[in-house]
Amino acid sequence: THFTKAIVRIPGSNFAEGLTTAELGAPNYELAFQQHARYCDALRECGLQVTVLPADLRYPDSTFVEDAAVLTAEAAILTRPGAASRAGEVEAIAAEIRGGGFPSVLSINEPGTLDGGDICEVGRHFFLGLSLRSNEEGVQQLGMFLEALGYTASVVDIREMQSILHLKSGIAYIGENTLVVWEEMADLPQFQGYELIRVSPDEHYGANCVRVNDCVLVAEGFPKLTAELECRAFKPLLLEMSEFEKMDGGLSCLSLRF
Ligand code: CIR
Repeated sequence: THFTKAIVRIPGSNFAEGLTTAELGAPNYELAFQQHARYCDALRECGLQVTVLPADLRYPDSTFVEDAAVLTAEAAILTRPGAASRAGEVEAIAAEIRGGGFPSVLSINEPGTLDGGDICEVGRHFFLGLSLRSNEEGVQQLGMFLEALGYTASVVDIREMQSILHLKSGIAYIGENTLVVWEEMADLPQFQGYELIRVSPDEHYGANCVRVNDCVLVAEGFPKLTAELECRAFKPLLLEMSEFEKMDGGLSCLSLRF
């Protein structure tokens, strides 16, 4: 897929009040702001026109815009985030998405819940993560939308897995039929038939990488993964993500790409 645009939201000064399970200490706001600015520049270097939304102090997690929508060429689907404190983020970004030129805009409805971080696009197929945030109704609604749009979808249940917030915390599709995936998940039947780059536990956070046109955005600090990507002729673009990691956020969550 060739992307031309991205939507991001600047982290708010109350970013540290967001949800987190990481025991890495409180994020430094100034540094988060700088890392975010560098992330936006990286998207521009990959050829994207970036819409930068202002910080929204009502929602400390709102810099993680990916969770509020699932975007395809045929439709945008507004989600219904599983965490109560994040529910209002969808309305806050809906106007931007409605103005994005999508042929249609659909919504996940009650009692469904769904976070965009659980949804992994793999060409004409989607992996739908069933997680503590995205429930069966939410995943089922999205699956029906996607099938009506001509995609196929399969569910990956991560509810019993330890220390994984969203499906895309543990897998990324980087094109060329290649999945980056946590070692512990690599043998799932859903992932057979793909080239797998297995990520060991000491590099788990790195698995949330993002293919953007010619480059793969990867968090700094995961030498085995980076070397493996280079070895397979991908072009890793390394980004400091320390302050977002403290809030359980990865590279993919910081933007909506389309
Ligand atoms: C949360 O717990 O919802 C945020 N602190 C982090 C969300 C990260 N989003 C993502 O992985 N897609």
